[in-house]
Parts: sequence; C-alpha cells; structure tokens
Amino acid sequence: MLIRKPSDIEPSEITDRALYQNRRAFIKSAGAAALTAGLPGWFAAEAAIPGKIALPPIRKSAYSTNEPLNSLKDITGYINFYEFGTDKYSPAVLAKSLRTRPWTVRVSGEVKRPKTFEVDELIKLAPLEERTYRLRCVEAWSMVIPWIGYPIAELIKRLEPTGNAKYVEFTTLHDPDQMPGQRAFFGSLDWPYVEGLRMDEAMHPLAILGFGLYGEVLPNQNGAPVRVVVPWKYGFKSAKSIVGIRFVEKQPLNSWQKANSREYGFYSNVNPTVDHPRWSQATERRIGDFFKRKTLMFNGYAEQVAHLYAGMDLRKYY
Ligand SMILES: Nc1nc2c(c(=O)[nH]1)N[C@H]1C(S)=C(S)[C@@H](COP(=O)(O)O)O[C@H]1N2
Ligand SMILES: [Mo]
Repeated sequence: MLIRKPSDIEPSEITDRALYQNRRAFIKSAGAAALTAGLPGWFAAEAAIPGKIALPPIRKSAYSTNEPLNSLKDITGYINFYEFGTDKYSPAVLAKSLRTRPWTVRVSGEVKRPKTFEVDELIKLAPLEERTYRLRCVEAWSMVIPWIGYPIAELIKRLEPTGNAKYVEFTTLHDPDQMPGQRAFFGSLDWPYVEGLRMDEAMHPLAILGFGLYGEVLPNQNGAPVRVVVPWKYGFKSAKSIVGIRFVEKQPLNSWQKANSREYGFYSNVNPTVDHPRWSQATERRIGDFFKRKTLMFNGYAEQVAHLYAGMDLRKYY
C-alpha cells in the first residue's frame, strides 16, 4: 500500500488539478460565448487535436461528489490492472500499446436483442455525463475520479433482457499478445478477467459504463476504451477494457472470487464493518493525503444503494 508524506506530493499534481478546474471554468464561459456567437464551442476545438479520439458533448451530473479530485498523475499512475502486471506502476507503461480501435463489445445471453457493438456506436448510445465518484480499493486506499460515462441501465433498457436474466457478467479482453500479465504462469488471475452484478445493481443509476475521465477519453491503463464503474463496491468490481456483456440466470463466478473465495466474494460492497481476512476495512488512505480517514458504508453511497441489500446478511454476502 502506498503511504505518502505531504512533502512527497509534487507541485505538478497540484498544477494539473488546478489547470483542469480552471479549464472547466473556461469551458463554461466559452460554451456560453459560443451559444451567443453561434460558434461551435470547445468540443469542436477538442476534436481538432490530431490523432485524438474526441468524445461527444458531456453534461454534468447531480450524482457527482464535490470532494477534491485526485490528480491526473495519481489516477493514471497508481493503478491496478493485472493484465499489465500485478504492481501499481507497470500498467501506465505497459498499457500504452493496447489497441483500442477497432473494438467491439458483444452483448449476449438472456436478451431479446443480442448485438455486437462497435465501441464508437456504444459511446453515442446515451448522453455522456461527468460523474465524479469516490473509488475505494479493497487494499484500503481511495481516490476521487471525474469519470465520463452513462448508466449501464441506458444500455440494458435498449436490449430487452428476458425474464431469466438475473445477473450481468462483464468480460475483459483476453489477448496475451497485447496484455503481458496474461502471459504470466503464476501469481496472477485466470483470464479473461470476469466480473458480475445482480441485475438490480447493474440497473442502479450510479452504475455506469465509463468512456473517459478528466474530460478526455480513458487512458489505456484506466480501462480504455470502455469499462464498468460501480462506486459503492470495491474497485475490483469495476472491470476494465471490456469486450463482453452477458445476461445470465446464475450468479457469475468473478475472477477474484475464483482466485480466493475466502477473501473475495461476489458482492464486494464497501463495508467498514466487515474486515478482509488479512486486514481491516475500517479506514482508508485517500491517495495524496497524510492521515487516514474512516471508510464509509457503501463508500458513502448508502443513501442511494442500501435498499438493494435490505434484509441481507452482509457478513455472509461479502
Ligand atoms: N480488467 C481488469 N479490471 C480491473 C482490474 C484488473 O486487474 N483488471 N483491477 C481492478 C481494481 S483492483 C481496481 S482498484 C481498479 C483500479 O483502476 P481505476 O483506478 O482505473 O479504477 O480497477 C479494477 N478493474
Ligand atoms: Mo482494487
């Protein structure tokens, strides 16, 4: 786990956070000016950067937290993405060469309209929103990340799952040529990386498909070109670089549960009262902070999601 003193925080981190926040203020005023002047606005300007994939317009969301954002440097540099190594720093380097176009996502299983989407089609399926969420890793560190995406529910309602669809399973790309972590013989996971949600969890408006962060397309190490983000669960539930979405009747066996079912279950809700067998979950270290803070039930989203688990023993369903 990373433990940093305030003196370790480089000025560059503070700078890019401030720059982003200023840029957003600028975007707001530029947007208003563009409206009155009939100009294309800032999104067109973004699209003009050569070689860069542009996102459709992004709107703000009431679901965002207004806690201070973590720096782009931390969000893109301190990472779990086992397909690119089991340490925190390799993914930023090794994921650079991941090819994110062309990219398809296959929707299958218990659904009336199975379909394979081109990722650029998927991006345009519903309006993109900026969703600033807390991310709490099971390793007891956390960050605040300004994601861009839309609710998974927007996709699901267009697909018409059948009555047998009780769970949704997400699968990451399996390509050992591109993902060196998938070539490791031991100490890693069974590939591809699989995660799952109960249908009502996947339909919850907080659960999103992520396509970007900090106003831009997702950096590869953060799960480009499309990933899941479920803010009230430990980070590992949020599968990156997905190529498959399958509606199933039985609870999926997620990768971490398969690797160690004593330590990782299916639900993996952030819960300060249920410790990991090897460490406490009562507190966490926000990356960039000196002091630890208390971990909040459902990562602070209890008001919105507690009803999903009413009557369930969360010690048993961990
Ligand atoms: N495919 C895949 N997705 C993954 C992981 C991974 O190893 N492989 N790690 C998970 C874990 S443990 C965390 S904490 C988050 C971290 O990445 P983020 O900061 O981009 O959300 O990604 C999750 N999604
Ligand atoms: Mo994690």
